[in-house]
Amino acid sequence: MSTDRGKKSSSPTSSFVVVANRLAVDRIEHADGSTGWRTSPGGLVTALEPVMRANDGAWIGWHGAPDEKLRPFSSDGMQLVPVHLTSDEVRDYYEGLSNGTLWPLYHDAVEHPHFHREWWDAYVEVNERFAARAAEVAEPGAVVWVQDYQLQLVPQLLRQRRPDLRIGFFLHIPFPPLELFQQLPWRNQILEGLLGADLVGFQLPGGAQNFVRLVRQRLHLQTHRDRVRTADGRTVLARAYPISIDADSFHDLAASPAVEQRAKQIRHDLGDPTTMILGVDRLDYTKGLRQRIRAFGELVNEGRVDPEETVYVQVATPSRERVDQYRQLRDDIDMLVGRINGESGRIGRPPITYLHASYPRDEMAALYRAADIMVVTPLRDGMNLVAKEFIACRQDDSGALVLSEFAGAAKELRQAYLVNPYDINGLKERLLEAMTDSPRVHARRMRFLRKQVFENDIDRWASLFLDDLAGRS
Ligand code: GDG
Repeated sequence: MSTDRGKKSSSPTSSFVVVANRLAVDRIEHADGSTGWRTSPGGLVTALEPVMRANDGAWIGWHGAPDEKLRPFSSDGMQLVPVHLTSDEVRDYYEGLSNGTLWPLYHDAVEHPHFHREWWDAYVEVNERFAARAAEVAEPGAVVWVQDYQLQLVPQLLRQRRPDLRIGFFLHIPFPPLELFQQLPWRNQILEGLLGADLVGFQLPGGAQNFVRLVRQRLHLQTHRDRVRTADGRTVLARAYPISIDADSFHDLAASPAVEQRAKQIRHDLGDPTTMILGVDRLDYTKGLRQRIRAFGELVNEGRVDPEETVYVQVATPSRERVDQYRQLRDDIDMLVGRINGESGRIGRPPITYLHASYPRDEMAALYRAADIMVVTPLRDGMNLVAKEFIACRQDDSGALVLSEFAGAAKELRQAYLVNPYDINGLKERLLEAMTDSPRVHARRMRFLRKQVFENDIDRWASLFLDDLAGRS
């Protein structure tokens, strides 16, 4: 990953503007004590970085430090426009309404969503600030692409200020069914916020259908298939654009001699097991970590998986550590892993290698390359890029992907070993099946999966969305 000391630039304007909660960079400290910026990991940035570069775009977002105002700057070839947030806003808009209300509600309410009026007030205020910044940066007639659940009011607020713009919105997480969405005290405001866009994109057709149905039933607007007629006479399109990855760059990175060597080293350090199982997730309660670890632990305890032959490596990237539910999850996982390793491991050979850390991209590629079986078992997930990254990093048709039916990716990756992660017995059986199937069966499935991922990469995702947006007038 390249680093760059941020260069200050005067207030930029651009004909292509991305608006997202976070800027595409993280602050880093150099050895001499000075600071700079580095392109950040994570689904959204991974997805949009190549599109930004191709379009000389400007990226508007929070830079990650509360109570600090920064001027626009450029880094790594991107124009970056920071939006400031106070500590109270981080608590109420980000940790509160975004991650304590919308995130659990949109993910099937797998954890209890909390509704607080002061969180909502902060959400409105911060959305207004993002919209005002976008209105300054966008050139006349520019394309503005708003990202994700933290900014669902921005399309409408921006349109009020700048009716000349072409506004797209993409939701990276699932859009819930009517029965769940209705719980939200501010349900109509969110629907109206989204309808400020010309095109509202979802990961799956089901999300787009949920949205259109809600708009019809709650706002009494006229709809026809994927079109909504708004009160001010515009037509808004609601469609699915399953997000993907830069498959070629992952493949090439994994093919490099350094990563190949590192992958061998990882297996060696693990004691050269017959089978290496891998999980890579943000430490989030939607990712199904409890169920997955429990399933593996039971297989070991029952003697159906031999820890002398099989190791399970779980990377859990730290995430949202100030939100209570995430702290609780971390403790639960620590305990679960500790118990399994305590009961079934021997010196130098724990059945589970658990890494609560964040790694550079080449280390991720080495892990993907080293693994035989990838387990991706979210209880609900908009898409899940990790599943696609594992496939892209394969150098041949070996290996297997165990994938939750409730990840958006399952709609495309039909030849994965699909599972219902709530069904622990089913999960155990599927894991064993993936481990014991012949190389021929693996190859048949993997060929299909690789074709799917390489044909539907991030460029295709972005151009499908942007072409549809350009076609709107
Ligand atoms: C949201 C939606 C949707 C993770 N740990 C490290 C690291 N990562 C990278 C992975 C992958 C990304 O983060 C995670 O993306 P996911 O798609 O798996 O999940 P979310 O973060 O929940 O993303 C999701 C996505 O948005 C895009 O629309 O697919 O459904 O929930 O790229 O590789 N990268 C590095 N070090 C780590 O330790 N370098």
